[in-house]
Amino acid sequence: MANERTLVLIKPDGVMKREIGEILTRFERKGLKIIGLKMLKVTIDTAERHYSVHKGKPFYGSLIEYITSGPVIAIAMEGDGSIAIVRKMIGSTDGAKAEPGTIRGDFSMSLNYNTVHASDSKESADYELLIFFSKGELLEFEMPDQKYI
Ligand code: FUP
Repeated sequence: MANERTLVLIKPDGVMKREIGEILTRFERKGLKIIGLKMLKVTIDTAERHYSVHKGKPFYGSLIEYITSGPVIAIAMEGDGSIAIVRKMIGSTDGAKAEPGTIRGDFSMSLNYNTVHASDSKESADYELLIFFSKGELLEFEMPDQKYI
């Protein structure tokens, strides 16, 4: 499977529920390599770039309002097949319907406040990573235990 990079955002509800550590731990334990990490308040301009595919949809306004409402954690991760693996780990979009054991299934009851975002394709990962990180902020390094992953 191809080595891929993907973007995860811990959304404002995940930060307010104090689940930053738990969510990072799940990805680390799985074997994903964190190659970039930052906390930020998303600006309206950044939110509009990130959610440009949803422009014009009925929920677009509330999506922009929500993602800009409080601090967010941006996580860049790397691993073989990481895009699909991370999507599986976060669960389906609506927290009320997401499977228990997934991040949304365990931490959210909501479609809007659904705790995390993750890139859903190689194209969206390439696009979204560069919204939140400059090229130089995505680190290249070997993990000592990579042979066990
Ligand atoms: P996902 O890829 O699972 O985050 O889902 P989408 O790209 O379809 O939606 C992006 C975000 O829009 C979701 F995280 C929540 C929000 N959304 C709504 O608020 N209402 C909808 O009907 C669909 C999505």
